[in-house]
Parts: sequence; structure tokens; C-alpha cells
Amino acid sequence: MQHLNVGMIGGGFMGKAHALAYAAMPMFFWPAPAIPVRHTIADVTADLAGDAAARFGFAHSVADWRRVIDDPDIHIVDIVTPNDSHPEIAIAAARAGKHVICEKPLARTAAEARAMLEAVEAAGITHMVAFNYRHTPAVALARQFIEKGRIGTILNFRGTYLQDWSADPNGPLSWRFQKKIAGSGAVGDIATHVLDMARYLVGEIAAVNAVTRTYVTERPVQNSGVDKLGAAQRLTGVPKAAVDVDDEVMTLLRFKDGAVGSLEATRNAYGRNNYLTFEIHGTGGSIVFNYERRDELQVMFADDPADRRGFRTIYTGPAHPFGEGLWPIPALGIGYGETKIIECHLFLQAIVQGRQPSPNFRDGWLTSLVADALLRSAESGGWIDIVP
Ligand code: NAI
Ligand code: SOE
Repeated sequence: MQHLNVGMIGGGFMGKAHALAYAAMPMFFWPAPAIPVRHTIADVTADLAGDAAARFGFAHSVADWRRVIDDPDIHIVDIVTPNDSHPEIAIAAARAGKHVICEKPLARTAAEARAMLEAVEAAGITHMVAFNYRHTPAVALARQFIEKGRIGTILNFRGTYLQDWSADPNGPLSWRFQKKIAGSGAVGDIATHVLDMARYLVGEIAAVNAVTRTYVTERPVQNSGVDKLGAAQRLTGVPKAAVDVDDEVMTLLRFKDGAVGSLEATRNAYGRNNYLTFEIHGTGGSIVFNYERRDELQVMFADDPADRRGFRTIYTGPAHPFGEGLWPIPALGIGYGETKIIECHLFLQAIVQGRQPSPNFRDGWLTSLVADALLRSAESGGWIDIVP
């Protein structure tokens, strides 16, 4: 069986999730398309990279990502760094002929994402953007119902992504609050996940009309060296610095095919944790999903007998998308890790078959175009058309 050597750049939260997926993917999907080998991990210092290698099972560690790109033994470059470094690393990796998977958002702006797309297309390598939530079996099942016409013509989409990890003003100033690193706040960080779902399930978005708000305009500065997300942390009695990104975005959506929609994304909604939801109504039924109950998909079909009308709950399992590789009984529990294992499987399958997986850098760029439009609409106070 073919072995593919992975060079990972970044040893933080997503480094952990992707490393877990490389280790576990062949245990779930067998025969695996190829065996991913955790070859080298890079971080910004030798200590951070060394720790990450020991923890995540990489054979080698380096303190400069360029050494991963220059290593002829590496086949895959996995970019799990903050958003500002995605373009430079991805473009260098593509030019060196490596296959590339890059975390979301693909870049800080659509212009950066476009340059990345051009580089990977010119290089002819396989590329993927890590919008993993669409790989939740219940979400893929929703798409199957839609593709089979089971809910008819889609009328509307209501999407939310609500979290509360940044509601406390004493939560630290991580890179996610700094425009020069993140590009934007809730827009790029979490609204893009909902936009990816909307594109996957309903189709291209033609126009948006958005408002954004920043509720906490300065935050305590961390001095630990390792940037903490801030979910469970409060820092008091230390200097503060400015937040220059949005905390929340709300928008109306117009889809190219005529459907309408709405999206709300905030990291300041006390009591909501990873409340990534959608509700879709069609001429033939409705579909409801909530990531906090991700084993379940609720469906209602208009042609159900009159005395049985109402939502039913389907528990995903072996009969559903990706079920052949996951657990043998429905509702044993799909986790965040499983979505990354499925993502890894789809990526390696595409590499071995010499084609592009979904979502790839084109999807990443199209989503960035909508994210840019949200920010421009919030500034101008009106509808913005999305023109690819
Ligand atoms: P993090 O802050 O936990 O980890 C980033 C790591 O990259 C740190 O170890 C940092 O030292 C390292 N790093 C920074 N610049 C580097 C460079 N130039 N070279 C090598 N290493 C470098 O960040 P996290 O949460 O892992 O986020 C990384 C990316 O993943 C972001 O783009 C974020 O938006 C995305 N993300 C996606 C998620 C998803 O559900 N798909 C979930 C969380 C993050
Ligand atoms: C923080 O909002 C965060 O880690 C995002 O960066 C991820 O993309 C999301 O999946 C979970 O929350």
C-alpha cells in the first residue's frame, strides 16, 4: 500500500485534530487509499515543534516551515497555522509540487485566496480546504435528501453559528481578534463554516446584506508565548490592547437559484458552545441540523400521511454517508475527530485518484468572496452582489 509523508505546519489546536486524523484514518477506512505518515512538523520555535512532534507522533521537527517545503521526501503539506501565513506557505508548497490541505478560512481576503487557487491550479497538485463540518454524516445525509429532490425546490436557508468563548471581556487577546493575522473576526472564523454549508446544500450565494458589531473593543494581552484561544481563561491586571475585528455578523442572503436565507454568527452568545445549525425549507419538506446534536438529522416530508406529519429524527449510522468506515451502531457518537478523519480520507482518496476533493481551494476562494462581501456590506449598509 502506498505511503504518503505529511509535513505539518503548526502544532496548535488544529495540529492536534489533523494529527489524530492521520493516525486514525486507516483504522476507520480500510483498505485506506494510502497510509499517511506523520513525517515532520514545523512550529515557530524548536521547543514548540519538538513538543508537538512528541505529542502528535511526528518523526521529525523543524523551527522553519521552509524546511518542510524543501524536503523532497514530503508529499503532503498540511497548513494549520493562523490565517495570515496560509497564502505564503500554500503557494510555496504548490510550487514545490506538494499536495496541500489548508485550514479555513483559506486566507484573510478573497484576493489572497485567489492567488492561492491560481498557484495550486498552475502546479496541478491536489488541494483541499478544511471545512470539516460538511463531512458530518448528518450534513452529508441532508445533501443526499436535497439531491434526490426529497424536499423539493429550496425556498430558504437559516444558518447560525453561535459560541460564547469570547463573551467575557477578560478573555485574552488571541490572534483571532487581530485583523492583521485573522483578517476578520466572526466573519472569517465561524460565519465561513455556515457559508460553506449553505453553498454545499443550497448553492452559490448571489448577494448579501449584513451588519457586524464589535462588543469588546480591547482585551488583556497574553505574555505566555503560546497564543491561547481564551475559552476558559480570564486575565486581569495586565495591559490591554485593541480588538480590530467583528464579534458578530448577521446577514440576509440571496442565492443564485432564487432561494433566500439568513445567517447569524457570534462568539459572544452566552450558553451557546458550538451551535452550528441550519434549517432548510423546500416545497416538499424541511431539514433541520444542529451540530451540538450532530448524530441527528430532523426531516419532515410534505407527502407524509396526514396523521403522521411532523419532524422525525434520524440517527446516523452505518446506513448513512461515511457509515461504512465509522461505528457499527447508530448514535454511538460522531465527534469532531470523526469529521477530521473523514476529511483526511477524502483528501487521500483524491490524491491517489489524481482529482480534486470537495471542498477544495476553489470552494475556499468562493467562500472568501462572500466573506469579503459581508464586511463590505456591513460598511456600506446595503446589498452587495457577489461576482466571481
Ligand atoms: P493555534 O493558535 O492553536 O495554533 C497555531 C499554531 O501554529 C501554533 O502552535 C503557532 O505557534 C503555530 N504557528 C504560527 N505561525 C507559524 C509559522 N509561521 N510557522 C509554523 N508554525 C506557526 O491555532 P488553531 O486554532 O490551531 O488555528 C489554526 C488554523 O485552523 C486557523 O486558520 C483557524 O482558523 C483554523 N481552525 C479551524 C477549525 C475548524 O473547525 N476547521 C478549528 C480551529 C481552527
Ligand atoms: C473558534 O471560534 C473556533 O475554534 C473556530 O476557529 C473554528 O473554526 C470552529 O470550528 C470552532 O471554533
